Amino acid sequence: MSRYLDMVDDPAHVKKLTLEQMTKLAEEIREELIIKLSKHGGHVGPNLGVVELTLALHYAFSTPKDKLIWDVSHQSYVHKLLTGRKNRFHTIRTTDGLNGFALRSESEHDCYGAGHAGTALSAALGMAAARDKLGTSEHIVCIFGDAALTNGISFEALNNIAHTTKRFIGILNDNEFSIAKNVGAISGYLNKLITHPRYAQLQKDIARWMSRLPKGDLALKLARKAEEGVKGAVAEVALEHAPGDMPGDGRGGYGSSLIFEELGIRYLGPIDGHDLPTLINCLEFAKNYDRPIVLHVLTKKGKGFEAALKHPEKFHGLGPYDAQTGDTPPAKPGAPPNYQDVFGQALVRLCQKDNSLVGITAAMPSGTGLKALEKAMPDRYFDVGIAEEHAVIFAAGMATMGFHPVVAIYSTFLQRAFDCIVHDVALQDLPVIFCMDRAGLSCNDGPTHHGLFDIAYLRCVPNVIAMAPVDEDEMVDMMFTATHQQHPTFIRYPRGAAEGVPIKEQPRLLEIGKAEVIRNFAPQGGRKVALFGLGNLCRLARQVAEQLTAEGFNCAVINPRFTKPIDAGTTEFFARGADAVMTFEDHVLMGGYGSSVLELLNEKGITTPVVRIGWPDQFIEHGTTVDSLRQKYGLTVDNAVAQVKAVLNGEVVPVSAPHALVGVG
Ligand SMILES: Cc1ncc(C[n+]2csc(CCOP(=O)(O)OP(=O)(O)O)c2C)c(N)n1
Repeated sequence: MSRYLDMVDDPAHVKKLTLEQMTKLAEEIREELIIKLSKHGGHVGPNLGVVELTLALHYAFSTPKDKLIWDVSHQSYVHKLLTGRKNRFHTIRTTDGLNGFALRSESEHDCYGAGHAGTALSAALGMAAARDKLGTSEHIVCIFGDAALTNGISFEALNNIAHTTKRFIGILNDNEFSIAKNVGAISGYLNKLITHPRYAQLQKDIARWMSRLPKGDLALKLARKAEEGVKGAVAEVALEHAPGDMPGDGRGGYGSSLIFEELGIRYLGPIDGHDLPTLINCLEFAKNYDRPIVLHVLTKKGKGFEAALKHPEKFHGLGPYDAQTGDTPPAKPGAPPNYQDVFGQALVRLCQKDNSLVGITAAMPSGTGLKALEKAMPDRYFDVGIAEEHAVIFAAGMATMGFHPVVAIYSTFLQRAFDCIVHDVALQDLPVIFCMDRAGLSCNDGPTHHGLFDIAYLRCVPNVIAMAPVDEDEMVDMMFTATHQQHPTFIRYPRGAAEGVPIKEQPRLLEIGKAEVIRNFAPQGGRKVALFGLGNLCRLARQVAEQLTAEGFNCAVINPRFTKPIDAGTTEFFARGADAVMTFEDHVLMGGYGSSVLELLNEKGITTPVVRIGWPDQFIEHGTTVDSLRQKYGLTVDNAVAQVKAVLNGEVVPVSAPHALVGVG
């Protein structure tokens, strides 16, 4: 039997469906998500939660004219299915396939790209302001999660909405989860709203009104009723405390006014986010409303898939799984651990010996590995919500009081806190330790998540010590070393599996700014190449050295360890002795480690040619594997060997040539 999903390939088709047909379509979409995503993984839970909401949005609004702006946009898969990308859906997050987030270049229905949290309200408000100026009539609809609402930018936008426009529709998609359970006062506040008996009544009232009112202008009448109902509820809520609620709980119990109403934004909800008719009617109301409005929609992360409902954190985003059971393949015996897990366990051991250490995460306890600390020493663990700027300044505050905070934030998300690093941590020279996971490629997530800029954005900041380990044992040495510093210290390490080396019982204190010479030049041999392999790319440097040696070159391999300060003495020594220098880094070439080597050689008047291997000056797309992207951009033994030979032959290789990752200084 053919499915409605097979017939729906455009939002216009959704509008032609009856409620029953849409309900059936919702089921088919869930099945499609569960089965298609099982092969490569993805954001399963968040998307299963927004099936009805997305259908209702496309029923009530007309993209691309109307604008749907998704916060983070990891929950836009259903939107992709309904906007002409159904036949390519199985390619999502794979090489040359659909991106896992909204992408302007992918579809005219994706009006705004994202991947980082908290941007949607500001972007949507900008669009609304532009629309008002242009005098056009499109609807601007912003869909943001309860955890995105804990982000500072979201509040900066909320503060600005009522002053900027009269027409703005926000959809607060509240599933009570961030990746892990949402934390903080905002989540407590939302919980108060959704559990209040008056709001439970509202849901029933809406259903009753819908069944009684005649067709035609049903939506409008319903909406008016709903608005009155909310007004009444708000007034009553404002006057009373719920039974058992503490008026003095710091938030005034239920006596507090609704945040949105206080900000000049009409609040409507909570609304059952799986009830299609209610959703559609509320959206129709919002559409015709002449003030900014937020609909508070309650959804269930993972709805329709037992395993995802049971394990919401795991199913927020995951790799391949069994579509029946939700089981994920067991780790291969003897497989190396992930960097994040080594980090988490090492931090627990360090915290056990050093009372000044605390761990801080911005809503990423599992992804960063800090969950181990939460479990072992909960009083030394802080989850501050999706609030990277706050996390960094919070750490700065603790550091002024004698603590040694360890801030674990992915390289890409730390970008947001750059000013806090400069103004709060580095300028005051505070001993905050930053552990940056996902430094390098986050391959299937793509450009929003690749951590390819941190060396560049940290190199220019005074007082900073920055390092990159070649393996997990050295990462623990670096963590240990960082705990002995009285300056801001940064450690970058890649996503996923480490090298599988044993970890020493007692970590080693490293000398700051000192590189490790892995292999010196042989006393005899051909032309000399000095290869500086930073972090995880040291392995590539070694492979290149092997290949060159086999071809008669005389190679030295150096593990730089530090990107700031770089080891000037060792770098100068090898550069003077070599016919060519090569640098390798999992980072953009522009301003990265290789650039720092070039600057040093220039200062010293050393003219040895430098071949830099790294990522070109362009945003790198997503891909199925790291290897596929390295292959495409030439981060390979063959390309590196060819480039250094060309340079030794006196050829000039263009810097940042498309799809080549070699620059010659
Ligand atoms: C700046 C930033 N920090 C962290 C993340 C990682 N992250 C992706 S989704 C997510 C949780 C989002 O929760 P919510 O907004 O409630 O949406 P839901 O997944 O529950 O639908 C987090 C923390 C991110 N994308 N951006």
